[in-house]
Amino acid sequence: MADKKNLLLLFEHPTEPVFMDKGKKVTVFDVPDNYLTDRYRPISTEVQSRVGEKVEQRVPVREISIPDLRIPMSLGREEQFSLFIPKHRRIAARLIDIFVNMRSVDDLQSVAVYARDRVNPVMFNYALSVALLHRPDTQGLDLPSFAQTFPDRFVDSQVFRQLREESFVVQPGSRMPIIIPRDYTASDLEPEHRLWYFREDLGINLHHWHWHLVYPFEASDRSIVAKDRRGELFYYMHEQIMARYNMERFSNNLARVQPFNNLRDPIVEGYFPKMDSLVASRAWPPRFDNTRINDLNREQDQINVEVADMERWRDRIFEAIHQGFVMDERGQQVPLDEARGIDILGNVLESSILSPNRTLYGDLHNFGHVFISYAHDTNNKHLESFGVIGDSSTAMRDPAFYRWHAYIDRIFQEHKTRLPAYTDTQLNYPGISITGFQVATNGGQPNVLTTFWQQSDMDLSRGFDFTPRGNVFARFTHLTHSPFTYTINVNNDGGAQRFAYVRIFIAPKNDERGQPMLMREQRLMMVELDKFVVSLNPGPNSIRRRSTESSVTIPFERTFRNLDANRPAAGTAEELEFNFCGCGWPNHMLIPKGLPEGLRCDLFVMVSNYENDRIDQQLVGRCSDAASYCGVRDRLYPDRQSMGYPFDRLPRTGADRLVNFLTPNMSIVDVSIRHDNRVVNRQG
Ligand code: CUO
Repeated sequence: MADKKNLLLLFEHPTEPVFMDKGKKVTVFDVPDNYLTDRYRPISTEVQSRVGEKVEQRVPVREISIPDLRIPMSLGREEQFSLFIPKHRRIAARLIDIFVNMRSVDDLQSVAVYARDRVNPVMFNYALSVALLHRPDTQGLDLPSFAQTFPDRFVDSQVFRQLREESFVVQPGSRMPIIIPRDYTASDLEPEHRLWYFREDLGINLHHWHWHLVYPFEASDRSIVAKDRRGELFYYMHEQIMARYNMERFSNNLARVQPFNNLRDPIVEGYFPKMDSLVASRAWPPRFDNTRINDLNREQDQINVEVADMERWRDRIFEAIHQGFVMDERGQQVPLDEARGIDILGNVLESSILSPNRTLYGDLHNFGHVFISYAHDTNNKHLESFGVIGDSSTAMRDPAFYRWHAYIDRIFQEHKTRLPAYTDTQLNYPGISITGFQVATNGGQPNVLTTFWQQSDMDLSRGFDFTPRGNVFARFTHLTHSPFTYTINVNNDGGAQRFAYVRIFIAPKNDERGQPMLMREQRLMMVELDKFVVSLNPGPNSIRRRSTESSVTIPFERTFRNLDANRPAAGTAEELEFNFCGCGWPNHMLIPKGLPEGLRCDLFVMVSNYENDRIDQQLVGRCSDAASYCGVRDRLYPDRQSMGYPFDRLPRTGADRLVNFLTPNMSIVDVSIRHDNRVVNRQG
C-alpha cells in the first residue's frame, strides 16, 4: 500500500518531470511508461537509470485507468493560475474532485503522478493541497510551505540568479545564505513604501494563502466550502487585516487607508512587484500610479464583465442590507439578522458558492481583485497576465489590496451598524470584576512593548528546478517584537468557581491628527491579540498569559514550516497539532511596529461569561491555536459570540469613548509600542 507521506514529494521541484529525484532522502517514483509525457517516454529507461544512481528509496506507482483529465489540462502549464478567475476555479474544482474521489491513497498517488506533468503546476499544488486537507485518509500530513515550493511568489527575482549560482558552484555543506534585500520595491518618494515590511512579509502572505486554502469559496463537493460560519470568518479575518494595517500606518505617520469606494476613480497607488513567475517565465506585471479599472473583455479567461456590473452588484447588496434581507434564487427572503446575517453577507459579498443568489448579488469582492489585477491590460491586447492582487499568495503585497478590502469592510460595517448595540447586561459578568491589568516584556518597563528587525533564513531548495540538490538558504529581514506577558487580576465575588473567556484587544489611542478617538472609530481599529478560557476561583485570581500563546498566531517555525528543525517528536499530540496548522497570523507580526518615541495605544481586556460563549466540542488533537482567525478544522468556531465581540457593533448610547464603554469585567491600560531600529540575527 502506498505511504501517504510520499504524496508530499510531489510538491517538490514543481516544474521538473515527476520521475526526477526528490526529498532529503533521495527518492524516485517508479513511473509506469504510459504515464510519462511524450517527450520522455522514448528515452525513459535512459533518463530514469541516470537519475537512479544515487537513489535511496523507490516508490512504486501502480498503473490504473486514469479519469478524464481534459478539463484540468485545459489550463496551460505556463499560464498564471488564479482562484479569483471563475474559469480557473472551475478547472481547479474538477481536479480537486478527481483527487478527493480516488478510492485509496494508492489510486490518488497514481492519478497525481500522472497529472503532475500535464496540468498547471500551481493549480496542481492547490488542488492536491485541498484534497490532502480534506480526505479522511490523508490527515496528519505536513504540507510543505508554499513559499518553499514557489519562492518566486515571495521574494525579489534578483536573488534567484545568486541562489542558482550558489547551489551550482558550492557544495551543500559550505553554502552561504543569499541575502534578500529589504526595502527593494520602491524608494522613499512613495510614502506607501513605508509599509513594505508588512505588505511584503513572507509570513503574512503565507497566512493569507493558507487561509484561502482552508476556506475555498468554490468546490464541487459543497462540504469542502460549507464550513461553520465561513462567511463571517471571511469578514472577520479580513476586517482584522484592515485594523492591523491601519495601525501599522499610524506607526509610519500615515493616515488610515481610503476605501476604493468609487470604482471610476483612478487608483493613485502604483505597485511594481519586481518578481518573476518561474512557472509562467514572465514578470508579474506592475500597475502604474493613477491607473483606472475598466470593463474587462478577456476571451482567453472567459471574462466579459463591466464596471457597471460591479456597481449593480454593489447597489443590490446595499439594498439588501438596508432592507434587512437578501433574496434567494427562489425569490424567498433570507433575513440578515443578528445571529446569521453577517455569515450570509460574507458568502454574498465574497462571493462563495454558498451565496444565496449569485445572479442577483454577483461576485463583488472576487471581481474587485480581478478588475484591479487586469487594470494594465483589460482586453488582453498586450497578452499580459494579472498583477499580484490577482492571487491570494501575492495579493497582500499590493497597496490596492487594502483600498479594496477597506471598501469591502465598509459594506460589512453598513450591516453591523444597523444591529442593536450590546446592552450593559449583555456585556457584564455579574460578580466578576477586574482589579488590575498590565503587560510587560521580560525585565522591561511595564506597559511598554518593543519591536525591532530580525534576520531569518529559509531553505528554498524544494522550489528550485533543474539545480543540484541540497539546502540553499535565503536570508530575509522581518519585523518582530520582544515577547511579553499579560497579568490580569480578577475578583470573583460569586462564591463558586466560574469560567470565563478572556478577550484582549489593542488599538491606537489617537487618530491621525493626534486627537483622541471616538469609540465608533476606534472599534474599527481594535486588533484582537488573544482569547482564552480561564477558571476563576472564589476571591482574587491572578492570570498570567504569554504573547506566544496568542489565539490569532502560529509560531515562527510553523509559518515557515521549517520541517527539519524544531519539529515535535513523531507520534506525539504536539506533532498532530503541528500538521494542519499552516493557517495563522505569523507571531512575529503580532503587534505593529510602533514609533521610535512610542505609539500610544489602549490595551483592552474583557472577562466574559463563558456560559454565554461556550461551544461544547472536543478540541484535543485539533489545531486550534490560531482559532480566532482560522477556526478549527472540522469543528464549530469555538466562540458563540459574534466574531470581533464586543467591538463588532456600535457602542450603546453614552459610551462614546472606550472608557465609558467599560463594565466592571473590562479594563484598559495605556501602552506604548516603541520601535528600536536595530537588526538582530535569529541564528544568534
Ligand atoms: Cu483574502 Cu480579497 O480575500 O483576498
